[in-house]
Amino acid sequence: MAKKISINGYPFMSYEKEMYEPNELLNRAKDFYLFMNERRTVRDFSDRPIKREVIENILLTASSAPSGAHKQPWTFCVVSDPEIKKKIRTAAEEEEKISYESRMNEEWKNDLAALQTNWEKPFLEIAPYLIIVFSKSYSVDENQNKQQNYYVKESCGIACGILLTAIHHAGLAALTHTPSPMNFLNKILDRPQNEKPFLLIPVGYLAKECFVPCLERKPLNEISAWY
Ligand code: IYR
Repeated sequence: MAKKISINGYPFMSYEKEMYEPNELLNRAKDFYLFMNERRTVRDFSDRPIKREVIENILLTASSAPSGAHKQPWTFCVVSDPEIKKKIRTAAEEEEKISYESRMNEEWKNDLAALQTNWEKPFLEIAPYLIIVFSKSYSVDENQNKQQNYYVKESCGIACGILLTAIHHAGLAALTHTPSPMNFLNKILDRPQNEKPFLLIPVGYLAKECFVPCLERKPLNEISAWY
């Protein structure tokens, strides 16, 4: 049972978590790396339905992320309604067509060649769920007063990382999609002014046949510096 104390009038409780001896620690770290290294960004989804409760638990996991002053400055909008998915696809493709035709420069398009992406986004209608993460630049309390949030991008970035981890752990696949600009999502989903679209994440089972580009991840010496 957690021990409760008060510090300057604020409630605190004792915290313990399971800890491991060095060998087991290493095994766990290695196993989790191997598991996460299997995660791939996917564009070929099945339309097989998924229980709402699966997504609910994934969102609760994402919302366990640390955030500035514990403000949890995010709203996860979950879309399964085919009409709304269609609206999102149409609006996203409209923006993406302009991006591919005129907004992205040659270097950018060359960098994307290995991914073979284009302006067409059928997965926005095929995947059973679209999770649209909105960041809240500020919050609004019950009396309509503005409340500050802090480190909003960092907080939402971490929450999205944990969201993708939870999706992978459940055995599902996801795509981090960023049609740009994304403000059409505020209109379609009728979100308030303090919310900005952060990431659009289709979630589902893999299609029967699913292909991903052959990509390598950087080795440790290229991603780290030790002092
Ligand atoms: N948003 C576009 C283009 C795109 C950009 C990057 I950076 C990617 O890593 C992948 C795609 C699209 O979704 O097609």
